Amino acid sequence: MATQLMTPVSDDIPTPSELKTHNHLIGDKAALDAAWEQDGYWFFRDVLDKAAVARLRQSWIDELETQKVIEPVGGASTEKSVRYNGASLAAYPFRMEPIAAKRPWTSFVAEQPINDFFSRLFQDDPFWVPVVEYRATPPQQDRSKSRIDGIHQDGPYSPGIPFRICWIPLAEINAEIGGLVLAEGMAKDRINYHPKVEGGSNGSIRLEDIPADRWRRTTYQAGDVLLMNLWTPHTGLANRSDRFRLSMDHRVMAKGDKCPIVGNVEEMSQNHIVVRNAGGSRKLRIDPDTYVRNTVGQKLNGTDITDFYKAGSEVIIAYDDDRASVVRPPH
Ligand SMILES: O=C(O)CCC(=O)C(=O)O
Ligand SMILES: [Fe+2]
Repeated sequence: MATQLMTPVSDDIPTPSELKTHNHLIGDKAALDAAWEQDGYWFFRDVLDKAAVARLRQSWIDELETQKVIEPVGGASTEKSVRYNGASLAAYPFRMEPIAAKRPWTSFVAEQPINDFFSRLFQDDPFWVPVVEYRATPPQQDRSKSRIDGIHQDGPYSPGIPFRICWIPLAEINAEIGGLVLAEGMAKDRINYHPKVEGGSNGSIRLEDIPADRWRRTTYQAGDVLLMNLWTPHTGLANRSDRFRLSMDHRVMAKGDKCPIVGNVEEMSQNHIVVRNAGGSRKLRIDPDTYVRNTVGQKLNGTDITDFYKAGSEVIIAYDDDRASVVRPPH
């Protein structure tokens, strides 16, 4: 009998296997597309310029220092992440609004080696959809709680925008630190695994609905990137270490794909939206089937639409001809 040397990473998720790496497929579009359908993700090891990732990570380190939840780093390396000093988290900005306000993703994706990588991958320029989560997850406070944040697919919440989830570890994320765990090979049939619950909103996917042998993760390092199919079930695993888990999740697609319009609301009614960006103004119809959503994915109807979307609001719109199919905020 084999000796179990590793402790399971979770009390709940069956011990995950290693993610595949897809580095060898870069340059072979047909093979990449096949893996995207078959595996439901691309994991590229050590492909992002580490100096660029370190510059991005510095925004997280600065904020953790401002919050006084880490000791000042000085010149020390932060590639293995930073230790939580135990200070109160009562006022901690869990969605990292102070980092979000600075939009550090814009200078990151403009870095030459980062842009080069995604251009080579897509054989096209990347289009960055400004839906970004900045995560600096502290150690889990109540360790009697589950390690599973909530198993979900992003697809059902963003119909009509065929982007790829782009999850970027900013420092080492080992089994104790937790991070993203996904179910391989469950995206190709585009099945919504969320149970239907009364009232129409979706609950988390049940653990028993994912075959136990599908779970995958790895020890992520700065320089790695995970792109994930919208139909791949996944969850974050709680942080059981004494360090912060640092990551950014973003959404990306190739410029030549059907990119959404990103701009600001110029005019809004229950039946139409006028959106303005560098390309000019554009008017689109809204009908009862248009998925006009708020920050937590609820569909808005009637006056809730004009209460939520004001002139100037930043907006992302998927469309067919002159009809908006999805209207959503960046967060
Ligand atoms: O980083 C995490 O904890 C979860 C990320 C996630 O759900 C996503 O990027 O869609
Ligand atoms: Fe997600």
